[in-house]
Amino acid sequence: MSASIDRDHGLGLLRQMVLIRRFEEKAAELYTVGKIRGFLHLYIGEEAVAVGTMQALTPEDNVVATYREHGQALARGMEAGSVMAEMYGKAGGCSRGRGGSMHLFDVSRRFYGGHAIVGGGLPVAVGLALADAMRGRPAVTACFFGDGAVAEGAFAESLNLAALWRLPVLFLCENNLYAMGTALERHQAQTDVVRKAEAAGVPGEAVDGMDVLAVEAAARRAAEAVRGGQGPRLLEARTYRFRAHSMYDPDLYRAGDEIEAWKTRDPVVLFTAVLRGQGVLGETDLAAMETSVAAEVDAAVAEAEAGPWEPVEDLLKDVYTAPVDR
Ligand SMILES: Cc1ncc(C[n+]2csc(CCOP(=O)(O)OP(=O)(O)O)c2C)c(N)n1
Ligand SMILES: [Mg+2]
Repeated sequence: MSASIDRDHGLGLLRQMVLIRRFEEKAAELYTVGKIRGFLHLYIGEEAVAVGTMQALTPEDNVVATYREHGQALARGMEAGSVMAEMYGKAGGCSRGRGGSMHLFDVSRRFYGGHAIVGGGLPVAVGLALADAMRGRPAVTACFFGDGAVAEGAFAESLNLAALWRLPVLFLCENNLYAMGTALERHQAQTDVVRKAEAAGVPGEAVDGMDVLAVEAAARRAAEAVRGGQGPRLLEARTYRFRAHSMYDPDLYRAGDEIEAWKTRDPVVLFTAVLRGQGVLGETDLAAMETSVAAEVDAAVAEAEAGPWEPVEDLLKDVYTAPVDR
């Protein structure tokens, strides 16, 4: 752990992780009362991965994520109100209420989803990076995906082309050990994701995904290599989701003591202790942070509640299917 951390930077990282945590706790509550419907996958426990990685990116870089992407969206600077309104299905949502929790998009922040298909974001990221390379636009495309996605053909194909064409992609595997109820070792003979990447010609590194500073440092190293024209890199962030796969999952496949053991490495608690230990975080800082985060989450909910639904006349807008001749 670094000997001294800049106070503003440290508090900024912690605030982002606390915002994601409180935002999602509220989303879970709103789901149980039917305000948010459809699918909802919580990122609780994995916050250090999105927050740490985003530190290495500039506004010119691209981000592609999965359906478990509230954390990435907030860490990328999307307004909590536009994300919450999207989950409500309201017209003011970032995808005009048409996508919901799994399809958050914000082109102005170069946030290209939100993909419900496992591994679906990987070829999209390679395409974005190819477009940048062809245009001579110097940018990194960061692509988040889960351990389950390494089983998809799209993983091998995307890493292969990115390596072959030396495209500027930072592949970020969020290895939380499970793909729904299936543990990595139950679907992969080779469970070492870094070795898999290296087999495709993409150098990789594993990092403690519960340690935000370790993720930030690894992401900066990897992004620097990618930015310097060295081709793609992969980071495997070892992490854990504290909640079930989605709100529908009874979570019967994980042992209670495994979950409890990982919770002792809660990224928010660990980093709070680091900042306290270094004397840059006092009791009043923490209380003030919680108050301001609570106000931001409350404002997001109020915005989502008050926002209009899309008018019925617009229902077929952006639906491209031609009428069927009968
Ligand atoms: C191609 C495809 N197959 C199956 C599914 C159903 N599915 C949704 S999430 C998921 C698990 C993916 O796990 P992982 O990639 O590890 O991400 P995590 O949910 O752990 O963040 C599966 C199998 C899907 N959405 N897409
Ligand atoms: Mg997983």
